[in-house]
Amino acid sequence: ALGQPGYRPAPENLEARRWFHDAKFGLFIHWGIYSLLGDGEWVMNNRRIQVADYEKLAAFFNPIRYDADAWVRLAKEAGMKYITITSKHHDGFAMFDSKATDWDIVDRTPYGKDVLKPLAEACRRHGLKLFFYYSQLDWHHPDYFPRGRTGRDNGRPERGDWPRYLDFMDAQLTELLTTYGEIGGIWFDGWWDRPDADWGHDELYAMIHRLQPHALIGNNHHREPFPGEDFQMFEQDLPGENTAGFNRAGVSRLPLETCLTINRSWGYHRGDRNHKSERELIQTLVKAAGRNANLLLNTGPLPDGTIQPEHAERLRAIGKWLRANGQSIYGTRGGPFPPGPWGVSTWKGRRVYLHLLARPQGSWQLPPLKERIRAARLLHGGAIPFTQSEQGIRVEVPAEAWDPVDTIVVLELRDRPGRS
Ligand code: H79
Repeated sequence: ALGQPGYRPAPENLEARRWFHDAKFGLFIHWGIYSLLGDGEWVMNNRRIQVADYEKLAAFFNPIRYDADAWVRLAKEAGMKYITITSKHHDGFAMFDSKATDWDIVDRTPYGKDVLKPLAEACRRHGLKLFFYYSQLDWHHPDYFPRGRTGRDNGRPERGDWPRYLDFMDAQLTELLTTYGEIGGIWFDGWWDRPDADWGHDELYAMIHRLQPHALIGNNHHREPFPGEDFQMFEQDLPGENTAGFNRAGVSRLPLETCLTINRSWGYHRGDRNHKSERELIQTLVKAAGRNANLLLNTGPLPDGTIQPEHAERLRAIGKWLRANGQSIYGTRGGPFPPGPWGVSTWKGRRVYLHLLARPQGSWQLPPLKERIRAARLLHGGAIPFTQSEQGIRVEVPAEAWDPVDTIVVLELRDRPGRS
């Protein structure tokens, strides 16, 4: 089975989906022993590092400056409501105290401590939810066999016991769901390495939903969601777009999430200075909200446990913007106007927020709306002229009100828009 057949989400799960939908903004963290090499999280595959050599890396991982509380405070300052962290990436290395293997941070590094535990505690203290990224693909585990399309040149034996690998994944996910209190959910990745394999999703998903019914399951398999999944993610693209090349799946009715790198790397990359501007990042958050999706914005911390200053700076700037404009983002839904070159719209109750992202010649023309507009005003300013007819809506935004990041116009409606 591709998923969990006959899955019906529990009431707690539906409640968690609403929370997720309202939350809008999270922090993605890619951190592992690969961070030491400063060459991204695919370094083992890309440089064809032999398993025996890659294993030596663990002896150097000692993040003495790791401060989970500081990470969570930064995420909170950025206006983020949740954190998703790599518990295990494709290199198979567990960043937690796994009993299912000794290929983990406690058994193999001089640091010798579980990094997820303090993060879970800090998230609880500060009111953020914590999700665990978990790679189904594994370039290290001997039973990940037959191998898929990646990790083929790492000097591994040409044998292995796939059912035993599935048991291993079950064991690690049980640990993740029973050791850290309530978690937000599991963010799977790597399925695409072996799309034809039997991944045991029926049992795996059922087990997760049994252990924590509110926990949301998402799987970055680049297909439309399988039964048993609770949200749909899009990597490096807004829902419905496909600049990455693999985002061909349709947009489902589940809660949506776009994950995005600040530069071009997930794991720390010392040479990657292609950091997106504050403006671009804020506009992406806005465009995601206008498409009814969350933004999961990524940073790859340094091996010493600190967050790249270029990233921290941008996160703080987004937080500042959200403190001024967050009412047009948090708790909203996308629409009622379809996104266009002009920008996007969000709505909450009887209020529609127009996020004007491009400046037209003259006034803004929008498609017709069935609900009557009572008044139009700037989120930061007074009333503005508008007309509404069967041909559409026109709003006049004075030149001095134009904000090159996002000019926000509030439309007060007589009735709620008839969409969900
Ligand atoms: O964790 C980050 C990346 O390491 C991981 N997902 C994000 C969140 C990631 N893995 N792969 N990619 C990102 C993009 C590469 C996709 C490819 Fe393929 C894998 C190209 C060829 C193999 C999947 C299968 C897409 C096309 C075929």
